[in-house]
Amino acid sequence: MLDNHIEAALNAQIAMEAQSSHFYLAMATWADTTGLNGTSAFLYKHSDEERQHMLKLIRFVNERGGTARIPALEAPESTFSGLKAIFTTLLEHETRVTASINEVVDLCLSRKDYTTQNFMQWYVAEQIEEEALARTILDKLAMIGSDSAGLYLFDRDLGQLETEA
Ligand code: OFO
Repeated sequence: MLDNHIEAALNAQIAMEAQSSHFYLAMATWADTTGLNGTSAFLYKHSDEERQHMLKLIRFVNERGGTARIPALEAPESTFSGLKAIFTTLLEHETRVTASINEVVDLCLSRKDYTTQNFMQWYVAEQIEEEALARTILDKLAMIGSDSAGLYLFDRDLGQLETEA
């Protein structure tokens, strides 16, 4: 049985994962209407993955005797100045998600809920990958600068990353 504090923290994390999915959906649709088909494919998939992260938490809360709350979502920003802005925003957001996950883990340890702490380790590992990927993408964009042939290839490669995954 989940204690109330842990249940509230997991419900806050459910809201954060839902909001992440919504953010990336807005980014994907911007890329889709800007001719960046590879980037949009990558971001649509990323949005779907965030929804899976949310669902995994919902099921866990309900299985452990708590009640998962389905949150209202903020309308995300829908226009971006370019790829660098998108991936900078994405990395900043993921850094906040990581901090939030770490707080849940801290709370689990302080309340001796080792089952939830163990469950949350999947999210800890996932955040390492997500932040690393965002940093790699930003490094590539910095190398490319405003070279349009480079940006064309970047977009194509990001789309291929989506289809290979
Ligand atoms: Fe759910 O990993 Fe990103 O936010």
